[in-house]
Amino acid sequence: MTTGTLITVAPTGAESAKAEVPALPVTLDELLLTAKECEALGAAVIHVHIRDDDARPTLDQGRLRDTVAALRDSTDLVVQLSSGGAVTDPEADRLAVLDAGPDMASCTMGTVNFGDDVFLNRWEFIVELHTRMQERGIVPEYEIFDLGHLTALQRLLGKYGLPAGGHVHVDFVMGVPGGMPGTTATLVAAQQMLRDLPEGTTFSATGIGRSTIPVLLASLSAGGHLRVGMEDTVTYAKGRPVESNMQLVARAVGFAQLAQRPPLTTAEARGLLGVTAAGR
Ligand code: KMH
Ligand code: ZN
Repeated sequence: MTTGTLITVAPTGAESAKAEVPALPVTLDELLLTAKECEALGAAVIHVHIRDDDARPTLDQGRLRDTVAALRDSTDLVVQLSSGGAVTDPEADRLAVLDAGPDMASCTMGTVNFGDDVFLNRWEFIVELHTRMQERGIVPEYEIFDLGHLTALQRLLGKYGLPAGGHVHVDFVMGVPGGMPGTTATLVAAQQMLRDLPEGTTFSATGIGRSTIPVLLASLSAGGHLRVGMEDTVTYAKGRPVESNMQLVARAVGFAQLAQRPPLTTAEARGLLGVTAAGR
């Protein structure tokens, strides 16, 4: 039985423009304030994309290192850097994200149509990410945008072994135009496929846009964990823009408590995910 709920906040992403979404945290100060407040509310992991001085997505190595260091100074959150970046980011830059020494990094398990774009994740690139993370003690979160990505993960683990920390954790990113839909039926189908992965594999789920709440409720009832944040949704309810990431985390915490699965502490999250100081 799953007891507590792991809550991940994904505060920024690479897709929304600051000009259109003024509440989006894009500077380091904005990110740190968001991180501290979300941690106080019950988030345990932060999934990080950063922006440049013009608020555009960047994988600048110096900024990534400064961000990791500042988050560690100001919070006890598990720091997960995005290796997905933006759809335009080259593979070399995405691999170099690991050089910033995060606790965790995302590892997307296949290519997916992404709105009008393509989010490219070649097999050889996935293998490179996975093995470099193994070598460096960085714990992956396998991002699953479509059901076939779980089959790719089974193949990856079968050929190259378990990730750093020995625990497998996946995140179902549902409702991307081009990926799996954000519905209860799809979440159940994805959960069923976890049977082919190592025993004890855990999952979080997030629904993009209007699938946010259905996916959140489905995940909680299925024993899954939650990812919320302005990377995934900028609308709180019909006609109501999200005011802050804290608003989304507070809502997730409320639902988790109602489900009698209160938020995991950061220490409990480290225990669950197999995060140690090895990646630092
Ligand atoms: N921004 C998307 C193209 C990840 O962070 O690993 C990819 C993404 C996944 O957000
Ligand atoms: Zn991301």
